[in-house]
Amino acid sequence: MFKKILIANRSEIAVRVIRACREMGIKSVAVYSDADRESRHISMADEAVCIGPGPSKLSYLDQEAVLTAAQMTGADAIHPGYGFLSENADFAEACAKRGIVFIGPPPEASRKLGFKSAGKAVAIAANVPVVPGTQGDVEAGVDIARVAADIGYPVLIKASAGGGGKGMRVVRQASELKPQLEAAAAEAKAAFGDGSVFIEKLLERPRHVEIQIAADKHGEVVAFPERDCTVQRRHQKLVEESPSPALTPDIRRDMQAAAVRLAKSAGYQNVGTVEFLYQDGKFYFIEVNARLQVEHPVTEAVAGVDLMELMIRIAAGERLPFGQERASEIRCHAIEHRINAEDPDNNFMPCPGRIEELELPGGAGVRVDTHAYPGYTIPSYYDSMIAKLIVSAADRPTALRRALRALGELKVRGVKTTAGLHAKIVAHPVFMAGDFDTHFIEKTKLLDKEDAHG
Ligand code: MV4
Repeated sequence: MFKKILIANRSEIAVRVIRACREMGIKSVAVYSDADRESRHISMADEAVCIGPGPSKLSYLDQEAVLTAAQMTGADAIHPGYGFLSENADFAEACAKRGIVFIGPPPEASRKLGFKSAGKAVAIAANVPVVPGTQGDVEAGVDIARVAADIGYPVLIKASAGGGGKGMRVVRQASELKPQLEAAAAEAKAAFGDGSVFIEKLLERPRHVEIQIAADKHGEVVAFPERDCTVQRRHQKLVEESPSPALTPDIRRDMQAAAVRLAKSAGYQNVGTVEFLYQDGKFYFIEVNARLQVEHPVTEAVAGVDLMELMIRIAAGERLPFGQERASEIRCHAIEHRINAEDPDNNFMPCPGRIEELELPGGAGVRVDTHAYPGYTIPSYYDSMIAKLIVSAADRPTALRRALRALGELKVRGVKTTAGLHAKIVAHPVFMAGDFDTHFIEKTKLLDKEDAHG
């Protein structure tokens, strides 16, 4: 097992890694930017190294600075968390070159799956259902009008590189196809340095359902119960829950089997997530997230596993400690709320600044993952998530009541947060009924200063 892990990240996920290290008897090294001198991951780690100024490009994304810190402190592995360098295959390779273990998938696997059209090709080869559309990227010189007509309108143009909905365009009629294709390609080129796009049939009312997998270095792969991340705003997830209120045991089993086939076919190792869209009883692969995600605690609660410990053990070469039957067990219902320092009544404007007072919820079935504390100043350089509230209970109605209770206990003074919005979501009849799609937030009047239009 590793003796010392450097955490190439900040915020609640750095705290999460440090806690796992301590429980496993592994020393931890925090890295931090000048803007994060007061952050909790620094005081919690065994050692801390400043790696640069506030802007991420000059610190958390500076591969040389991170690798030098690891060598200076004698760390034998690097945990990348999520975001930053977590899905950077070049960084994983650079770690290996210096004899440091990258705690994540091998670079070849993330390269194969990082490009969405390539990931889709892997899925097709593994007999995993995908949304009907072009086989690979739209090539110069093809008759796109014919291609789109064959798929059938409405269609969706997607960028092959990157994510977050950038370069995505809905096209409902042939006359819009060419200009939208050009706009999508230009947007993708500007955002990701790559203008490749592909075309799919548009699903009008999908849910976002994803399968957590774990794959050891000995060829074993297991799939856990799904997470439903349908409640999003502008491609930012707000609420994640497990199990999905929409899935049947048969669909769940098929989705898990599909995720395992895909992981095996790609030679995937370590933990990861296979994302699907789900509509009208059918699921379609969309992409793989080659990292441990923000919403992993939902699965930790439902499956009764420590995914952070598991990923460290897998990286150290250990075998999966259980098989598919154990991984499939559903022990409770869990819901996560992402609490952001943002003003929902002002277009979700980020609210950096000093947290004057902070009271965190607790009690049975309540977990809070945060780096915040009373007096902590949220820097303006990074994302605005300040805490994750995860509740678990025997069934969904009980979990919803517990979520409302816990959200009520949360008190943040000094900055605006999304906590009140979460209470409105949980109490909304459509959310309570579990019958919603990806348009729920935009179609539902939850905010004070907006008109419902659905
Ligand atoms: C789609 C779709 C409808 N049809 N693909 C959004 C981000 C990317 N990960 C996939 N996305 C979508 N792909 C087809 N063929 C609708 C979305 C989508 C969406 C998906 C999941 C959660 C929220 C969403 C919000 C808008 C659009």
